Amino acid sequence: MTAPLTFAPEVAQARRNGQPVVALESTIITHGMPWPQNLETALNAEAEVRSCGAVPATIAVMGGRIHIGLTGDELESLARAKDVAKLSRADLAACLATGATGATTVAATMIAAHLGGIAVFATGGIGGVHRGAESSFDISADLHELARTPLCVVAAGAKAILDLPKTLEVLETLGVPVIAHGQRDFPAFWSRSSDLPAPLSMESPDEIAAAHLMRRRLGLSGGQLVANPIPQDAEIPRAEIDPAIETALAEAAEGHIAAKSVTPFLLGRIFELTGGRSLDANIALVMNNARLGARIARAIVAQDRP
Ligand code: PSU
Ligand code: MN
Repeated sequence: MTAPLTFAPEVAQARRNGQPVVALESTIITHGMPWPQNLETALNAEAEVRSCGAVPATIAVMGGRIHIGLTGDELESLARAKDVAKLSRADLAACLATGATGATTVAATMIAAHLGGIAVFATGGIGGVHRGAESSFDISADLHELARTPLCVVAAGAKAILDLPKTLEVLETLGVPVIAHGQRDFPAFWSRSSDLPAPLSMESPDEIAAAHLMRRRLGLSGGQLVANPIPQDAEIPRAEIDPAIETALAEAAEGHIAAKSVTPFLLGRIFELTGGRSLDANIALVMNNARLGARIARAIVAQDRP
């Protein structure tokens, strides 16, 4: 028995022809952004991937199957739905077995993309080590997934609601290459810089593709994180976003928000506290990552020819 995968026609054709494909996640649609910007962003990210010469594959679980590539109707029903499960590695199989609908996080999207033979995945920001993790133990399963599943994940760093120094420490411990794109510093999601140097820095999709393929040749498990800074004109300076982050974190602590609800709660409150600016920035960085993901996917296909 093989994995229950359903490919959209466009993705199936790309696989047959060896064309570049970029995976996109669905938790950002169901838990990361409000309606209707979530649907617009999902559709625009797909369009951005196509305009850069690759095929998009948005991934979600429906009717007992992992869908790799969604129709417009499927995207819209996910974007409107209120009770969709947020799936990480731990939840994926149970959701499939029960036939429930689920949105895939970075971790679950990596698993699904790899099953579908896709090498590159573009998203907003990965999960990481939460502030206060020394007592809460809240460390996103995204980090462990990067250590075991060989995807090249393009994100604007880890969300700045997290403890970024600890997130970088854990990625180093897990042996995950963290590559800043076009700058030395690790980006901070809504802001271009975290003031922390990234372990690696690369300028071009070709270099990033070569690093990815070399890991495969070495038989190293796990993927690499490409940390792509938000475009200059869309960034929110740290001094402006930090107070909103602090307020949202304090409210989360007061309300005893825990486990899977933490990230969606914080993103929602920061949206309200910034009068929607955090969402505009989030959308801009997703588009930017979709474009870079497509260029990396093309470079991998070009370099992978024997
Ligand atoms: N990036 C965004 N918005 C999001 C997420 C990422 O711009 O909502 C989601 C991703 O699916 C990521 C998840 O995997 O948040 C992390 O959740 P947690 O911290 O509970 O592991
Ligand atoms: Mn968590």
